[in-house]
Amino acid sequence: MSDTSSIDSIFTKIIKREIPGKIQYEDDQFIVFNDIHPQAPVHVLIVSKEPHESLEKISTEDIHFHAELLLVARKVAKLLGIQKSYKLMMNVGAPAQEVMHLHLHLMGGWK
Ligand code: DGP
Repeated sequence: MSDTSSIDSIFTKIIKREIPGKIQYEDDQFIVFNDIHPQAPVHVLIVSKEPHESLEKISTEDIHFHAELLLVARKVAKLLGIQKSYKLMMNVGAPAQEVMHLHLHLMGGWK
């Protein structure tokens, strides 16, 4: 089982529409919105709606989660028209990870 201990992050507030975010995609499991400090012409964050702190809190047996995260990344890359070339990046744990709410960076759109 994955650890779903409750966290209240800035991303939870975006999920609950308590603070604004430029939402690009949403389904039952993930929400995708623009990064506030973009490192690429297209830079979105694929955020788990379940408040997992980081990848290390997801059970290795939870194959569905790992697979669905990558499938959503592919889907959103296509949605944003960057499917030919993009970069996926994930910070795991402090100090690398700033926001302790599992998310995958999707970047692209370079000419
Ligand atoms: P990291 O946890 O280090 O993988 O990066 C967190 C990212 O989240 C960072 O690139 C900036 C972004 N970010 C932080 N606060 C907000 C926010 O309030 N809104 C949005 N859209 N992005 C945020």
